[in-house]
Amino acid sequence: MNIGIVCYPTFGGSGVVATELGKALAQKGHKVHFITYSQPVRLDFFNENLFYHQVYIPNYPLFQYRPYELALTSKMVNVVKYEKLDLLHVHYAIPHASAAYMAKQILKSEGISIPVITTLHGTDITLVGKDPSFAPVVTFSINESDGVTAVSESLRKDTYSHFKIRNGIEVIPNFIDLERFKKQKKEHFKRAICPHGEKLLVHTSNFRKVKRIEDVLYTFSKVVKEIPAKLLLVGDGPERSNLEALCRELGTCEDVSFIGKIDAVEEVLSVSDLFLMPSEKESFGLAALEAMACEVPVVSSDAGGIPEVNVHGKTGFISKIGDVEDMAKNALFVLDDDNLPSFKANALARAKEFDLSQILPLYEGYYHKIVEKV
Ligand code: GMT
Repeated sequence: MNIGIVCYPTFGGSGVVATELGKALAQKGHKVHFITYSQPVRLDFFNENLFYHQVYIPNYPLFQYRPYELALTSKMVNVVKYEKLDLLHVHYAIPHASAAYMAKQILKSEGISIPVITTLHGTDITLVGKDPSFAPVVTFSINESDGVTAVSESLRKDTYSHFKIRNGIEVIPNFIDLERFKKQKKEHFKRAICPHGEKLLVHTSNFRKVKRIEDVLYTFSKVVKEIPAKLLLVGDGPERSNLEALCRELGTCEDVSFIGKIDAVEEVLSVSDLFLMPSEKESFGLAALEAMACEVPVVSSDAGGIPEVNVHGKTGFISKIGDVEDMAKNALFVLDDDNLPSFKANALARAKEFDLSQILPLYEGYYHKIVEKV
């Protein structure tokens, strides 16, 4: 097939999923055209089936806000027409689904039909999307999409409860590339961070409020009172300075390292003993799945789709959002030397259920179904 993928090109989960999906489709022989405002971060190599079309937004003194959605729409029209696309697959509803709707109408007026599939990722529904500033457009563009997928059952339910949706929504869970995300031998790295054999806890995110990273720190401060441990915080974002201040308040600075954004997160995960994900909202929790693929158990909240990934009592534990007492108790249980090996093995076994090779055919099957329908 000749497929157009529209996504955010940055480090966020939805952009990563869209880029990895496009790469995998290209490897299977499909032609994939990415349409974004900058080169997707994980698309930095040559493949004869991968193409990139940059959206330029001309500036004009009148524009206080540059009309990205219109430039994106025009680019979609252009790429569909001249690259003869069979399908447009847009990731994250805002503003990609409504831009795709407009592109479809323009193309229709020229006698060209293009099926549009929208994949919902999380905050486009549970946070930003349901804000009254966007809700009518999100509702309309989901209803007007030829196909809609959600990355978890929980997100599917949330979509039906937040908006008046007439369309069916197919759940196609996120996936993991087990070739990349696997435990690597990095003992020297572990010895440098944990010189006295401390247990290593880790959290990775975009440091937004919705991730409740303060709960990572509260949980860790309880754990470190009981056993020697260190905490690595990977990523960066708006909450960083508040978290640094909280670390000082809790007196845990010595044992906590903020290591910033890093590309090779699998190297950090390879030496970690436990992943903490106390999020307020999380449609899926791709970061937890990445940890599990590297044999790292997960102690998490019960937000959104996390329980569809992290199996309570097997791959880690699930607590009510904000219950740091329970998270610390669970962390100590998992980190116990008698328990850790089985949690690690279960985490890997569970991650294998989300292997790219299992999920890719679900997308291909769905593409064919929608193309035949339109
Ligand atoms: O919250 C993030 O980490 C970024 C956000 C995004 O849209 O890029 O992630 C969402 O999509 C990911 C990929 O489908 C999911 O794994 C995350 O759970 C989801 N985040 C939220 O729902 C808060």
